[in-house]
Amino acid sequence: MPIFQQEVLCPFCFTGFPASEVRFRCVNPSCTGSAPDQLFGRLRGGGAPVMGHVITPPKASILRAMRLPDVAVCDVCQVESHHRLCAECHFDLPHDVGQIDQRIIAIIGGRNTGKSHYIVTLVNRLKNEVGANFNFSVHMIGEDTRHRWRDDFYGPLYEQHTVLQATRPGAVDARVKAPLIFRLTLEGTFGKRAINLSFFDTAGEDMKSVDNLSVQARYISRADGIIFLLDPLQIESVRQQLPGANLPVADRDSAPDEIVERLVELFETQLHLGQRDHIKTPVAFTLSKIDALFPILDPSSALRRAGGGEHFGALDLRDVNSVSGEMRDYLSAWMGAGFCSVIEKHFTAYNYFAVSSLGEPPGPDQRLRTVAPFRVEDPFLWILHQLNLVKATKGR
Ligand SMILES: Nc1nc2c(ncn2[C@@H]2O[C@H](COP(=O)(O)OP(=O)(O)OP(=O)(O)O)[C@@H](O)[C@H]2O)c(=O)[nH]1
Ligand SMILES: [Mg+2]
Ligand SMILES: [Zn+2]
Ligand SMILES: [Zn+2]
Repeated sequence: MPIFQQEVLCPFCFTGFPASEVRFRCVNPSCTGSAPDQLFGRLRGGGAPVMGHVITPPKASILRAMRLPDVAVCDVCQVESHHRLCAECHFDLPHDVGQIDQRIIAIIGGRNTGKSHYIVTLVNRLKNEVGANFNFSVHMIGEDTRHRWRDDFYGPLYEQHTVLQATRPGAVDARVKAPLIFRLTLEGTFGKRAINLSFFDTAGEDMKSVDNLSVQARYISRADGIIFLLDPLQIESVRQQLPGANLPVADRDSAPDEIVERLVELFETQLHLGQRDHIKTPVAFTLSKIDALFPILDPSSALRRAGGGEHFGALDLRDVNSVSGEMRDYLSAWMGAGFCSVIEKHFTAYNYFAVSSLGEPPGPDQRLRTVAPFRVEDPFLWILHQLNLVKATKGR
């Protein structure tokens, strides 16, 4: 192998492999080489689907092999293909893999905490208002992402004005194991910079046990940043203060304290952390559905500040810190100091946030009058700041 051969990191199975090992998929509809693809089926579960022929490019000259090849000729039908695949799992690689920085962001939390609604409103804010404030542009990479975005996220919420369906567990719907990939272009002091963001929308169902997490959500311990949604409507003392009619059914498996413990255990087993080791991945512990809590929040709450959560080209750290301190106090009051101590003991880079994706609870027929997200970008911008991708200011 040449000394400086480029490495490729698969955004699906996270295997790193040398550029010369990349495979291609023949997409010529009249090619006769289609066959069951064992490797493709293995990580997704559900057998070996019949797929286009997998082309193994001939070993190129040493010089050429240092770069990622961008085309290969099918050895069955002799037609060229540009569809690169991961050598290990045959995932269709983003067309610019290896040329662009890649960051993995996992959105996790128990069943019904609001993860899917969060992803769609966050991405929509990034494409519009936040994008304008930060000189970002966001676009989707690959047909998979485009289809899922339209069919499962944007279409139902913004076009049909209905709430989204529960995300199906990875074992039932293999698509949820694959990320939604977005290209974020940032216009910084030093010119343009692009990164690919892989968003994983975990099914809350998969968060019910550590074993399940390790199989269905392996990406969590590989993520560069985690947005951990906590459902305040599953905290017993909050439930007692709110009118029962608007509350979802109590679900012990989604209780924030249990899920945080499972997350710690997952990191400890997957990264082989010892008792004293800390988890260094930035984690934004984020209360969702904050609109439902307005009746019980203090009148002086930072969350009531007009224009709060608006960041103009830099993360407003004073605002972020005051929300974090306040949420920490609320969480301790609602669940006991033990909850935050577990977090403080195990994580080195964390902050508390509060967001509302919808701005108000959905109507009884599951329809939405408006979609008015509130502070959804705060945790995301904070993670980008932790990754040195956006600046912060000490406040206005
Ligand atoms: N009040 C309020 N309710 C919300 C908000 N976001 C989501 N919800 C409610 O929470 C329910 C679950 O939201 P989802 O985004 O589907 O939750 P999820 O975490 O993706 O759930 P799973 O896919 O089952 O893991 C929705 O059907 C809404 O009723 C919000 O911002 N405010
Ligand atoms: Mg979901
Ligand atoms: Zn792979
Ligand atoms: Zn072919």
